Amino acid sequence: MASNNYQPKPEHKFTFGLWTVGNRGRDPFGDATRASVSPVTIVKRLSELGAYGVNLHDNDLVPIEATAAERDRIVREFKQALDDHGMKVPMATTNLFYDPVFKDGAFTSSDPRVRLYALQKTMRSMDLGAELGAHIYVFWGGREGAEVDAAKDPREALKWNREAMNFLCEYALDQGYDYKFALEAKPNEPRGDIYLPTTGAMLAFIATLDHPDMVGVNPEVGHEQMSGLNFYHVVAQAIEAGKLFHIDLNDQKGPRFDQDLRFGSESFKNLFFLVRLLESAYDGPRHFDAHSYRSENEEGVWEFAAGCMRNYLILKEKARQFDEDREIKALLDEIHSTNGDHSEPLGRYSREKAQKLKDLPLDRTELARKPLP
Ligand SMILES: [Mn+2]
Repeated sequence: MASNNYQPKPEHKFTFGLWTVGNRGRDPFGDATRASVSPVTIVKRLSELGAYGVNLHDNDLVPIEATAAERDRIVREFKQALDDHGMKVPMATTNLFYDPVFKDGAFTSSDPRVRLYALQKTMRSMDLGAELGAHIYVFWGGREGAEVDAAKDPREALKWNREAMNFLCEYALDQGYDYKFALEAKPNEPRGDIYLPTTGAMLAFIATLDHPDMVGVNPEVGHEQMSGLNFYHVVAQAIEAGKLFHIDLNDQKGPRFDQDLRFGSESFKNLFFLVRLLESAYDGPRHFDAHSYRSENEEGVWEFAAGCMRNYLILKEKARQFDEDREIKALLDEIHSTNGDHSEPLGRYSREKAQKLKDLPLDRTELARKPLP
């Protein structure tokens, strides 16, 4: 029965950030509306819901002021919880945005000492991620931007950012960590403008790095929609470039502040095509960076998490129905058909082929007449 298909299982590779279900409902105008939930409880509750794993920033697990002994105890207890519940940590990342030290950026801070601190913090966080078994390392540079363009040359900022990424790729290789880096774009918030604001900009940046093969993207539904972009197209380009290393699933009501709404609560059609694409061409974790509404209590948080996974599975089922529908198949065949024998792929250039193409009798009036069904 279709309804059984909506039960999440570890094989679906659903993951949540500790910061998502652990979100206490704070926003720029209001304080927390819920108590904090411990990482150990999050692991237990998500495993009961059928999730595959959890992802984390360094400070989601280990407070920034923790001593070495405290860190080791926290990590030990967390690893025990992962083992007890069969949960994985596929992705780790660094919090380079919360502490006041990052007020003018991390890798792109105007202060060289802050840039060094950001590298130091990231290397330690990469050590933590590797210890927890993560193979994907995400970079979201929330503070890498500006409100005041007079203060910083964006070309300099790009160079500092590139230098940092090159250094960290070498660090991963030197340590023997099996990391793929995934860069996450966002156009603004918390900065007035964030550098490298879209996944397309990230793809161009990656091509300029020393180890472009190690680096891909982590597109987020809401972040691209904040720029008014078609998320399905964004992800399709990343997949076609072999660069979809991770994905952040949530939802958003168009270009405005970052809402991190429940996956599939708004953009049904766009996310239908997204899920259909992911199911055919992506086998990594389906990570939800969605934050339950601040009106929810703790029980509501788990219902929200279950709802994200259920919505994904409903869209997956719809995609299967779409692909198996005979009427849709017939329409697609009609759209892609030609009357003549000119449907062979163009292939590589040759002088002979160019001449043949120039001589081909293509009647534009007749071509324009063919309707789409
Ligand atoms: Mn977001």
